[in-house]
Amino acid sequence: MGMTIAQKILKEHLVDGEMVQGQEIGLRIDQTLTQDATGTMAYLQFEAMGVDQVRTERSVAYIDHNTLQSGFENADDHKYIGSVAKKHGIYYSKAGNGICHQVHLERFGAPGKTLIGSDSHTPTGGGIGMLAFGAGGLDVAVAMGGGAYYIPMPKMVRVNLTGKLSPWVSAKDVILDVLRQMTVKGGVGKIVEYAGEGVATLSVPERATITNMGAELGATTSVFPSDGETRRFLEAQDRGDVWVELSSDPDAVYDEEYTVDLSALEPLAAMPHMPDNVRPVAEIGAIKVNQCCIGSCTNSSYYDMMKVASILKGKTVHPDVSLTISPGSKQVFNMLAQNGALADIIAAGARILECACGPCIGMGQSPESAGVSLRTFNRNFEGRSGTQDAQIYLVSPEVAAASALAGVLTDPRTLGEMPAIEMPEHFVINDNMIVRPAENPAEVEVVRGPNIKPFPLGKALEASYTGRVVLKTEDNITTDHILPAGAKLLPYRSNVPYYSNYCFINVDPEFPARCKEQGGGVIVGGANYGQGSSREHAALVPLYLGVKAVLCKSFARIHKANLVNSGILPLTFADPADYDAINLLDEIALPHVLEEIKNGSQVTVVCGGRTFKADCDVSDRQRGALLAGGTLNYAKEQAAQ
Ligand code: MIC
Ligand code: SF4
Repeated sequence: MGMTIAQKILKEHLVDGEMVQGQEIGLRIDQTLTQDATGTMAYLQFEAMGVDQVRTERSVAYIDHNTLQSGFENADDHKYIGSVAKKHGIYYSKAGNGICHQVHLERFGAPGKTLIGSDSHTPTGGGIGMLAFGAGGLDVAVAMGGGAYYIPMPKMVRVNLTGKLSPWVSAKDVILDVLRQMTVKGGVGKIVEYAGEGVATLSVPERATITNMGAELGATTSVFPSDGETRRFLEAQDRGDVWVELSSDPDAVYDEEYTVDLSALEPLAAMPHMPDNVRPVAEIGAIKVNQCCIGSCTNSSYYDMMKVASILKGKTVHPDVSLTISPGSKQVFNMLAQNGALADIIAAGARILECACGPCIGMGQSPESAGVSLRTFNRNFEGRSGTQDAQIYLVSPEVAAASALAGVLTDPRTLGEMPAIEMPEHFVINDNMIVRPAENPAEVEVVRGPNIKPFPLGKALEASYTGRVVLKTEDNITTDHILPAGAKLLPYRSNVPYYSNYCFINVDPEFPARCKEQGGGVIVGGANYGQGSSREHAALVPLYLGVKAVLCKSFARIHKANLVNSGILPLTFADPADYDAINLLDEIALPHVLEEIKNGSQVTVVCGGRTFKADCDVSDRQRGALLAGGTLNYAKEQAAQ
């Protein structure tokens, strides 16, 4: 039987298990990346493992999330990551060099390789035919140490691209259409592959926009074939030597198929507050706009920025609009400066920001109260921008630029002829903001500022558990709900005790105090609990607050893995109707939990006087971790044996 692209790469990297759908498989990981908001924890965990030099082909530590440095905390984190990287064989991309996913695509990614990154948008690498996964920091630490990365063997989905994009319609509209078809839950447990005649019409940055936002489908990852276009991109980056051809076999079998007719697409927008709440721009109409932000790992390539520059050239941003531009990397920024496009952007009245995540994660540029903000980003979860009542729309760079000029949401097709943007034959290559690992690692001292606090460790599972329901939530709870980020809180990613005061703060401000009062407890959730970011803080902080289990209707993949790594039980209702009978502060008991987890049987739950069953759908390896109180404890136990 023929194979899909993903199956081919998986097969080549398989070190544990069998490629049978739903069963856990272990993969050899060629490359890792971290960013600073999750990186400090990942490197603290890597240090705890006692491995001297990384055992991957390439590991890179990026600084791109926390670059405001409004106090000593961010700078301390950078210093720690820079020194730990230097000591252990990791390349270090300094603050200002760009957003991890954009820089990795330009300078390190390679078709056919596996990559895991402590950031949910790591699948951006799928744009050049990598199999790239978002993961928790601990999983990245394990991979750096040469350990396997485990996932449940995913289902295969094919998205057939037919036709060719019309003028003013862009890659963002393709992925928004896929989101409209599949929804934010539709990709869970699946790898999405793009195929069909439309593939060849898309450049690498366009493909990367599409695989990047596969994260919003909840997909395990997304991947494009590696073809002549991929080769051209890599050659233009002086990296043609890493190119290999990759495509699916003609008789490959997919579990699901979708079609996007590129020719029929029109400019789209995801409306507040979910990436799958998609409607045509023309249909939403000319709503007044207060802010437009162009950038983020989704849409900050040279190609995107050149389109924006050509729309802005010789025009002026509307007086009521604030337009921000964050080029994705120093390479992009440099090229815009050299060819004069930056001058056009500046002259039009845009505000130029650093090459970093910036407003995407609420690091500055929060909109005004109830402000309407059009963003080329990938997430519009409520409150993520830093303004709780802001109305965030996700749009293409073309829509954002056209609307910034008009002051109202604008379909760029009204602008007349679309300027033609060519992909460069040669990118400007200057890696002088990437620091190589030390030649004499023993001489490097790891610097730990006062903001670097130890991470919490779980305790071995006891025979039974009794506590209270400390929170009951709805469906689609994101990790931004569990643990907000933004300029005020991101500096405390290395300081779990402090960060814990903000857990669920925008959902239920009493949550941290309640946990402290009750000595922890159980969180009850709806479907797709933990979607969004890979931040393992969304598990580590609840662990610190004493949360023993999350009982919900279903989980997002990365968050579930993070819960297991922390030793928090991920339980799902055997009968979702049991959810309805549970109330906040009900007593909840798991009377036989140890035995049941050990045997792999259903878990008995007694709550509010009723007894029912929950599933703990984990692999044997994960079962070991849950019994030991987390993956690190488990690894130590195993090593001792
Ligand atoms: C995000 O987009 O939410 C982030 C910030 O990049 C996160 C990682 C984090 O929380 O640090 C992600 O997507 O994984
Ligand atoms: Fe950074 Fe935003 Fe991309 Fe996350 S989604 S990596 S915050 S740019």
